[in-house]
This record gives sequence, structure tokens and C-alpha cells, in this order.
Amino acid sequence: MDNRKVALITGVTGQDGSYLSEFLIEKGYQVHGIIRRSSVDYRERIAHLEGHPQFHLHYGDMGDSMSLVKVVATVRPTEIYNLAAQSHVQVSFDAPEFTADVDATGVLRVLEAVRANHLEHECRIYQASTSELYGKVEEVPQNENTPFHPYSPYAVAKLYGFWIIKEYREAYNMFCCSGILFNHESERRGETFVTRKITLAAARIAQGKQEKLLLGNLSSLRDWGYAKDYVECMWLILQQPEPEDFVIATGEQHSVREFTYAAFKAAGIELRFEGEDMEEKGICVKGPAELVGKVLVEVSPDFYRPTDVVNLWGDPTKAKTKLGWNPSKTTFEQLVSIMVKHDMEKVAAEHVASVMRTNLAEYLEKGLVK
Ligand code: NAP
Ligand code: F7E
Repeated sequence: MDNRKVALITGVTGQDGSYLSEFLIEKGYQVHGIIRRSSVDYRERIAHLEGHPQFHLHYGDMGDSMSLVKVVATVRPTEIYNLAAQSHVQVSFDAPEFTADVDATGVLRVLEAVRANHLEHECRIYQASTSELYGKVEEVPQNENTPFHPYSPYAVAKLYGFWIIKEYREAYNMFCCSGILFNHESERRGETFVTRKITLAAARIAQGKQEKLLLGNLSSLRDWGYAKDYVECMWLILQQPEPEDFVIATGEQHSVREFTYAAFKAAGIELRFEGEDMEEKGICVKGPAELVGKVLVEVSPDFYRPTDVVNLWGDPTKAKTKLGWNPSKTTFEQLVSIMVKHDMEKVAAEHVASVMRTNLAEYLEKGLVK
């Protein structure tokens, strides 16, 4: 019996990777993360962990089997959390082959890296699966028995990931599981996902730094939870006596329109939506005098997808009963408020930073600082 607590996280620089690292360090794990080389600094979410004695980084790539085999050999993890992915659904229509390589074949590479190191009976594996598998939904709400109908190149790639995990569990008796996670957001969410795009825009508009927010399908429905709460489930799934798959969701559904309304409200702006489809607009009815009566939200065809998933709503009963997980820890209103508060501060700080930069440039020009 291996009593070491050594976790290997792929996708450690992402939203979930950063929260999971904090969670596992707190639980006493040695946490190892795989990062890929980039010409820009992209480690903002984990910068505060670098140098921590329980936190270690290794170069590797989901497209490079040898790098995965080598990292697994070096780390000899007791748990792997496979979070790395090209995770943007709209981008998967532009880069379908890359998405398949990372999100589908990448999962196979991780499984084979474990087998190549003869760790298949010592190392448990968590696969970041997704509600996008339900896609063009065949029932509402969705649970572990709902049939899959993937509806984007991203979802099709993730479907392979789901089945190859199940296959290795059955063929080689490996402890590998999928968490079928519904959308989870946070102040660390990538800025092109709809919630973060909205909270940042609400903050910028409220502070006079952006005129308007352009969105796609306002009627799309999602079950949005808080990422910090969801990483606990990833860990719980690997602590079970038997490997199983779980739906992780809040059990509550809201539209993009509702999220937009709530985010602007939290930023001090009340919107009224008028018109339909492409003609729908969000108009300011209460808030700073200079904004009242102005159109602040418009619909743009640029943010529509060739096929869009519009009715996701998860049933977390199994996670509640078997994992003892609380899906209502952070409410929708709290999630919106956490994100808006963070982005109001971020935008205000950007202003201070840019004033400082401007002043510095001026001082340099005048020879006042060297
Ligand atoms: P994210 O913020 O987009 O992070 C993705 C991570 O994958 C980043 O660390 C990224 O590294 C890494 N990555 C991408 N391509 C890679 C490659 N070729 N080699 C190595 N690493 C690579 O995603 P997230 O929101 O944290 O989601 C984590 C996982 O859960 C993903 O698999 C996602 O598909 C899945 N998921 C997310 C949600 C959600 O609502 N957030 C819901 C269901 C499932 P870079 O920083 O270098 O780009
Ligand atoms: O879109 C609509 C869009 O990009 C949500 C990933 O983490 O969750 C995420 O995928 C909805 C869609 O997330 C805009 O059409 C409207 O219906 O925030 P999103 P997603 O596609 O649900 C799943 C579970 C994952 O697994 C993924 O990795 O919002 N929408 N207007 C828009 N979406 C975006 N991005 N931008 C818009 O302007």
C-alpha cells in the first residue's frame, strides 16, 4: 500500500488547476504540475504557489507522449488529475484537429504513460469530463444515465476521453474516473468565456472604460457553479472505494441574459432587455446618470456557434448522496457578486497602473527619473 500523497496535475495553469493545487497542498499533498513553454508569461493563476515546498512544475505537453512518460516516471504520482485541454468550445470549431489531439488523444497518452511506468494499480486518475457531452440534450435535467449527444468538435473530443477512461477501467482494472462537470466559473475564469466576459465588461462600463458589450445567444441556458467548490469534488471522486463517474452541477439553471442582468446590477447598473434575437438590446434604466437610456448590451452574430448547446441543467443527486458534496455552497447570486467585485477592483487597479505608467513615461521624458 502506497501511503504517499503525490498528485500530478495536467492543466495546472488553468482556472481549475490553480484551485485544485491550493486544495491539495492544504490536504498535505506534494503537488506536481505540467506546464508548456510559452513566449509570454501565462502563469498568473499559480504565481502565488511558485516556490512553495509542496509545489513543483515540469515541462511537458499533452501532444508529446515522451514528455508525459518522463514526468510520470519522475513524479510517480499516486493521483493524476487530467485537466489539460483546449477548453473553449467556440475555438474548437476553428482548431478542431488540435482540440482532438489534446482533448481526446491526450487522455490516451496520460493513461499509457501510467501503464508504461507500471503504475496502473498504484495511481488513480481523474478525467475532466464535461456537460458538453449531453450537447443537443436528450433530457432535462441531465444525470449520469442521460444519453450523450456531443454538439461541437470539443464535445466529440471529450467524448473519446470519457470512453477511453471507461475502457481502461474495464480492460486493465485501473482506478480511473470521469467527473462530468457542468460550467464552473470564478474570478480566475478565462476572459473569453461568457461569464467572465460579462463581469469584466460590466466593471469596465461602470467605470467608463468600455461603451458596450457584444454577446451571442442570450437565451442559452447553463448550470453555473463556483470553480473553487468543484475542485473538492474532483478529489472526492478519487477517494471513493470504487472508481465511478459523477455529474457535478448545482441543479439550478440560468440564461446568459439573466447572468448579464445580475452582473450589471452588481456593478450598479440596472438593465432592461428589449427586442428579440439579433435585435435584442440591454438598455440602462438605472445607474450612473451618463449611462441611463444608453444601449449597453447588443447581440452580434460573431459570437454565435455553428451548433450551440442551449439547455444544460445538471442533476447532482449522486454526488450529493455518494460524495456528501454540497452543490449549493455558493449560490448563483454569490458567484456573480464574487466575480463582479473582483473585476471592479481589477479594472480600477488597471486605471491606477495605467496612470502610473503614463506618469512614469512623462517623468522619463522630462528626465525626472532615470
Ligand atoms: P482552462 O482554464 O482553459 O485551462 C486549461 C489548461 O490546459 C491550461 O493549463 C492549459 O495550459 C492546459 N493545456 C492546454 N493545452 C495543453 C497542451 N497541449 N499541453 C499541456 N497543457 C495544455 O480550463 P479550466 O476551466 O480550468 O478547465 C479544466 C478542465 O476541465 C478542462 O479539461 C476543461 O475542458 C474541463 N471542463 C471545464 C469546465 C468549466 O466550466 N470550467 C466544465 C467541464 C469541463 P496553458 O495555460 O499553457 O494554455
Ligand atoms: O459559453 C453563450 C454560448 O463559452 C456559454 C467550457 O468551460 O463549459 C464551458 O463551455 C454559453 C454558450 O462556455 C457569448 O453560445 C453567448 O451557449 O462561457 P461559454 P461553454 O461553451 O458552455 C463547458 C462545460 C466546458 O466543458 C468548456 O470547457 O454562452 N454565449 N454569448 C457566449 N459565449 C461566449 N464564450 N462568448 C459570448 O459572447
